[in-house]
Formats: sequence, structure tokens, C-alpha cells
Amino acid sequence: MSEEKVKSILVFKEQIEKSKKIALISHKNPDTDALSSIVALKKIIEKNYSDKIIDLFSECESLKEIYKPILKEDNLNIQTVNDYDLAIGFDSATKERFGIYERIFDLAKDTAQIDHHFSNEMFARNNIVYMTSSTTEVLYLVLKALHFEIPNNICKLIYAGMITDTSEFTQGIKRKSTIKVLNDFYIKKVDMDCVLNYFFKNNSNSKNKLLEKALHSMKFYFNGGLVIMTLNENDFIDANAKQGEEEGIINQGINTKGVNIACIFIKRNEKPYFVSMRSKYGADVSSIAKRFGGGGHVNMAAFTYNGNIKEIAPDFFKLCKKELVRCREIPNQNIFFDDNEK
Ligand SMILES: [Mn+2]
Repeated sequence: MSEEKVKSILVFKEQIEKSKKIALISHKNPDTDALSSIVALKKIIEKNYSDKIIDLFSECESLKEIYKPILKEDNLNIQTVNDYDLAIGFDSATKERFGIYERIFDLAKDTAQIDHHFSNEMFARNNIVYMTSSTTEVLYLVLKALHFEIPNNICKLIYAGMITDTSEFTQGIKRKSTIKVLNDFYIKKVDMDCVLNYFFKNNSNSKNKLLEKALHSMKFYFNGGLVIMTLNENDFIDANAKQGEEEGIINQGINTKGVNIACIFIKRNEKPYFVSMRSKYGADVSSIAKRFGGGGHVNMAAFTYNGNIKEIAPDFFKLCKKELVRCREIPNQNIFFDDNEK
């Protein structure tokens, strides 16, 4: 670990120790990584310090069903004090991602953040940003370096962020540290399978119906290199699908042979379009998402668009085409016995 990294971790501990009132804020419309990281840190602080007031924030209309086990013991978005000594941001490349809770971050006497996005704007006083699988992994590395005892139930939260942000390590970012954390969990006998089964082998029939609709909507462009799926309000009604059940459906697009960029356009009632993107073989979908006000990682990104989608179509297709041209050649028959690798 570099000297700079060690210093920021020590400063992080100091920040926590000298603060009584702490706000842990993750991005709006939270995902598993965002929620698991705020809950995990809250539990660790509570276990090690008795005098802290810790509030959790993440702007959302209502908590999706799938996230309820994460927040089983904690409240979300209840401000119990007027001001905070310390605000810590999670899983957010910019502080605008905090939505209405950006104000709490701005008003706090001191700030820190933990994140894993390449495009992070380093907006806090203390920025702990590593390019790795998930924010929960960064948090684990920080807690471990500080010699906090991390119980197995907290390891399960860490693992939940890691597997969901990488779709079971098939996309997103993997690092040497990712494998080391998994090794720790293996040695500690963390029940990883129960977390994996909950997030990935737990689809309801309504989700299957929604998936059917998405598969039916597939349209291919650029010789099959780009696939676009769409879901609208009627699809959700027909499938009797709950909010959040669209998650993961995008992977069916990128899992398709020959597809190097997959997109899903989701339009629900008067809400803006939600566009989720995946790529493989080096196509950079984060650059495309960024062009439309979103962001993410090279092979997984998203943006929202408020308006007529036809307006952005020419630009969107142009950018996709550009990234498809940049893709590495697909090895196909040479994946195991490639002359260049001998
Ligand atoms: Mn994340």
C-alpha cells in the first residue's frame, strides 16, 4: 500500500474518532453496493465506539423489496440531528449523485468518501477511491488495514456489494485485492453461497415474465454487435413485475454471441428513460453514458434521459459504432490454444 493510501486511511480513522454525529450518504436510487457499504460501516462504528450518532441516507422513493434484508435493523433517510460533524459519501463519482442529500454533505463540518469509480471527482476532504470491484471492497480494505474486527455478517454485506457490482465477477472491475478479500472470506468461513443465491438465484416468476418481454424486444444493429432491448410501463403491468425486477436483465443482452454492446431502455410512466449498458472486448460504454449525463465503468454504465429518446438516437448510435470499431477481435476458436500466448 502506498504512503498516500496509508495516510488517507489513518486520517479516515481520525475523522471518525473525533466526530460524534456522522452521516453516511450513498447515491440516489441505491444499489446493493451503495446500501451494503453504508450499513456495514455503521455496524462497525457502533461496535467499536459507543458514543456516536450515525444516520444513513440514500435518496429513493421507496426501498426496493430486494434491499430490505440489508436495512433490516437500520433506518434510512431519517435525520436525527440538525448538523453533522462528519459526512462520508459512498459509491458516488460526484456529489451530485447524493441527490437531495448533497446538502447534508455540504453542510457537514468534515467530509470523506469511499468509492471505486474511475471518474470520481475527489470532492471530499479525504478521498479513498480505489479502482476495484465495489465500494464494499474498498471499505473492507480500509477496515482491515485499520485492524477492525470484521464479523462474518458484515463480510456478507461486503460480498453482496462485490458480486452485484460485478455480476458475479463477470464484468466491472477485478483486482488482486478482490481475490485476496475472497480468500479472507473463505478462511473465515463466510457463508457466501447464501448471499449469491439470494441475489442471483432468486428470480420471481414476474421477473421471468419481464425477462421474456425484454428478450422479445431485442433489436440488433451493426452486424449484431449492438443489441437494444426496451421495457415500458405496459410490460411491467403485463408481467406483474415489481420495481427493481428489471435489474440484471441487461446481462442477457451482453451474454449474446457477437454482441459487444448491449443496452436496455426502460420507460416507466412519466419518469425519464433509464438506460443501462454493458459491453465486452474493450468497448467503453462509460464514455457513451457520460455523453448523456451518466457514468459508470468501461463495461457497465448507465444514464437517465428526460425527453424524447429519438432526439439522442443519432448521437447514441454514432458513439456505439465508434466503440464497436475499437473492440478487440473476438478470439473464438483460439481461446485456449492461442499461438501468441505460448
Ligand atoms: Mn458500486
